Order: sequence, then structure tokens, then C-alpha cells
Amino acid sequence: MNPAKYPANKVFPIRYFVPLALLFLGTAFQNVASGQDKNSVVPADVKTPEAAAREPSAGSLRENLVMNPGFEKSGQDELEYWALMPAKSELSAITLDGADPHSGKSSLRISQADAESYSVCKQNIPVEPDTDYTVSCWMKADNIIRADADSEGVRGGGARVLIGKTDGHGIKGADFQQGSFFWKKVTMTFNSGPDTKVSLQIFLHRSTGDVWFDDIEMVKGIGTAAD
Ligand SMILES: [Ca+2]
Repeated sequence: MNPAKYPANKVFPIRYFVPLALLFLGTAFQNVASGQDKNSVVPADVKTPEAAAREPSAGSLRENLVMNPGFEKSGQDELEYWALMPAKSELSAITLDGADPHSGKSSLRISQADAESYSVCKQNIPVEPDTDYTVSCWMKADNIIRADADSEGVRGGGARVLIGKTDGHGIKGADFQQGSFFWKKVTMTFNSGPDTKVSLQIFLHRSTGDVWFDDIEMVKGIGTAAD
């Protein structure tokens, strides 16, 4: 820069200052009038309807409706949210197992030595009527062998996840599982029909052997949350 060519008093001539000052004041007044300045009284956490709609909320499509789905919450002598009904002849048939869970620290194990035993673990879940839901769970099995046919010719079933009415009637069950297999995901869909509450049940029906359940999921709509 050549000081002789650009003297200090010519860098910002006074004739530019007044219009710029008026422009600044005019902009500041406009912001205050429209409520957009930094001292605006509109709280920062107020969401527009569009922003609120994008956020997940209770009852959203992908929410898992099962409580304690991975069998990680347990108090003394009980498993939170689940009703345990071991077979009458094998009252210790249902336990938490810390060995090789599908997730977390434990899975639910049903172990039966009597082929006529039937142990059930269930939970009531609120639903919307006439709505499709998808149930899935992870299962592992060791040597599940069904009971022979009873007096009516009906064999034992094996291990299964089932959705029923709260009065005990079935709505829909996934395929019965037998034999031995490592962790696998079992999925089914059902429609709630007129019901506003269903009973989600996992059980080992009239069979010997061991079955483990973990990460039970029930979501509204067709397809699991991971789909
Ligand atoms: Ca678990």
C-alpha cells in the first residue's frame, strides 16, 4: 500500500458513514419488529409441527411393545413383566440362564424332563384393534422330543411363541420347534381383530428337552424393527 496514494482520512470517507449507519439501524429495527433477534421471547425448544412429526413417539410403528424383552431385568424370585407358569410336576422348569445368551447377560430357559410337562411364560400387551403386528423372537434348543400321542391321538407340540386372547383362546402361533438348533430368529404376523390386549406366550408344550428364548419383539405393522 502506498501511504501517499491512500491517506488515512480517505480510507473510509465520512460520506459513506451516514448511509451505512442508517442501513444498520433499519435492519436492527426490522429484526426486533419480526421477533427474530437473539432476544426473541419464542423459546428455543418449541418444535414446529413438522419437526415433532419426524421424531419417534409412543405408539410409533417400530416401537417394541414387549417389556423386558431380553430377560435382563429380574428381581428376587421373579422376572419382571413376565408371568411364569412352570409345569406342576417341574416347578423349577423355567429359569434365567447366563450361559450363551443371544444378548445381554441372560436368556430364558425352559427345561423339562417329563414329556407331559407344559411350562409357559407370558405377558399381556395392549394393542390397537384391527391392526397387524409382527412378533419375533430368538430361540435355541437342545434335544426337544415331543410326547407320544395322548388318548385323543394328539402328540406334544414342542417349543413355540404364540399370541392369544387374554381369556386363553389362541389367535396365532408360530411353527412348533423340535430337536436341537443354535440361536435362530422365528417371526410371525397376526391381526389383533377386536382385541385391545393380547397375551404373548412362549412355552414348551408336552416335550422333554431344553429351549432358550431371548430378544422377544412385537411391533406394529408388517416386518420386524430390523427389517
Ligand atoms: Ca438377553
